[in-house]
Amino acid sequence: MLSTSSRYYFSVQSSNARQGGATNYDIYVDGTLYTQGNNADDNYLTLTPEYTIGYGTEIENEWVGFGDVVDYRKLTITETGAYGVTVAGLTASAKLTVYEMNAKGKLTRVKSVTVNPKYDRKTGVWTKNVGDLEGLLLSTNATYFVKVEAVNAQKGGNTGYDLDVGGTIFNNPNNALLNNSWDEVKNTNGQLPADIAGEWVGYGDPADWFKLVVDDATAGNYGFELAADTAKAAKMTLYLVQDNGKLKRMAGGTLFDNIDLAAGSYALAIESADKGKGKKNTGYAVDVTLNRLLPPADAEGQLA
Ligand SMILES: [Ca+2]
Ligand SMILES: [Ca+2]
Ligand SMILES: [Ca+2]
Ligand SMILES: [Ca+2]
Repeated sequence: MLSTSSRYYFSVQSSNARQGGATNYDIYVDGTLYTQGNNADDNYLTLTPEYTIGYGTEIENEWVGFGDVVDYRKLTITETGAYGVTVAGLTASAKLTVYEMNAKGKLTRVKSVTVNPKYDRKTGVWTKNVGDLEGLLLSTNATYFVKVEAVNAQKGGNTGYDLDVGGTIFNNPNNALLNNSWDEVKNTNGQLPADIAGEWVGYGDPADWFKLVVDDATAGNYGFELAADTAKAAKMTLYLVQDNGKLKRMAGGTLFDNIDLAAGSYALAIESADKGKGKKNTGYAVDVTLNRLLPPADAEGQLA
């Protein structure tokens, strides 16, 4: 195997010139040229924009091997999610790695897989020739790179490959709302106790806080039911906002069916069960039922 980065020489020598041996000769050079090599993507620090990939990218007919050992792609994350990166169609050992770039510009490995494909001579089919990295929690706040590397390039381990980026993106339109803590919502106007629909908590959006404001006309006995798409992935807590502004926990779980809410302010928190670490992600709704109105508060109030 000869590389364009080296210089090669050959010599032709008569083996019996001393005895008067002499011969004319011709020389032919042939073999297989590795024309698919591309070294423009070998260094992650100097990638041009055409080497950027993202959710939904499908690259076909790439190649790594002798003379082109590695290919880097910059993986741009526009939506936080649990991503999957797949390399397929391998005919030689290859390693797929996803890296995160740290503040110093160095790469730290998120996850990698080495694939050793097998060729079945009877069927003429390659098996075990796909490498999958699933459930990669990738954030819009970080920079990532994907590397495909020919493991045995120096021994002619050349392979074409396809590369896909998929998975589940977490793109609920409310994920960016500033409602991840009581502090973020306590000075908002608040709302009457009412159904919440089409919401989500999980990686990138660990909690949703709602300020509930009850007046004499809406003071009542209420039921709250948290309906999560994924069981046990979220929990609900209801607090009374005390006169000094501090929260007093009233109920927690997924169902409070008998809660008296006198006139006043309340906080309702829906939180990912692992605080947004990435294993507990779920869409949810909260169904609020007014069981019956309460009589208007007397002069002393009912908040004590
Ligand atoms: Ca390549
Ligand atoms: Ca390359
Ligand atoms: Ca949310
Ligand atoms: Ca939130």
